[in-house]
Amino acid sequence: MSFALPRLYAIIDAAQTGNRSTAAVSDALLAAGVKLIQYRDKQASSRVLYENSFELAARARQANAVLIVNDRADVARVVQADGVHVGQDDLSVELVRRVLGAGKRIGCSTHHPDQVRDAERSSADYIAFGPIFETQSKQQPDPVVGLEGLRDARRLTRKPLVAIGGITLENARAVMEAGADSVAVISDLLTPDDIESRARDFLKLLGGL
Ligand code: TZP
Ligand code: MG
Repeated sequence: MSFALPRLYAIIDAAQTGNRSTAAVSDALLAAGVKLIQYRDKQASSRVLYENSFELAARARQANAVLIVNDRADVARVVQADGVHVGQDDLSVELVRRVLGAGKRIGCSTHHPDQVRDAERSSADYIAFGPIFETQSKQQPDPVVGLEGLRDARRLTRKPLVAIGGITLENARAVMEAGADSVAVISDLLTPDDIESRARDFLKLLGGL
């Protein structure tokens, strides 16, 4: 299954929302016109993860946007999110698909050409690849792959390819030109005081490519 991935893949990482709630951050992103949000929360209890995911799924639905839950197929299923994003140590794409049922989007993180090849052979709807640049947002990140690594990954798959890691308003154009279909961004979206305005800037840039 293939789907039109928006060019901006916004990630709400609960570790970077500061004193704002995940719902408030989601409101700002959706007001700007963001059409896909991933909710990532490595610290939350299952209960809090569920409650936040429920809120975010409802908001995304109302805005005609997509909510992807990071890591957790069970939570995504109960809140009727649009999909799940898995990494190399999570449930496989095929197992997650069994949990979610038909019609849901499943993405897979990759950091090496061999992993891209595996994800290409899976039923993943899209493949994330990175970190493209250095990132502070992930604990023990894999080695930086750079734009050259991204160009190589592009040759290995025709699935939608989401670049991730250290992507900013300044380098997003170069990342897209290296073959990404979409850029996933945490800190450069969530750190500015005015998240809505930053998201608008990203959408404007990406819309013009
Ligand atoms: N996976 C690879 S890099 C990364 C993840 C989750 C973090 C990306 O965050 P940022 O702040 O956009 O570099
Ligand atoms: Mg994961």
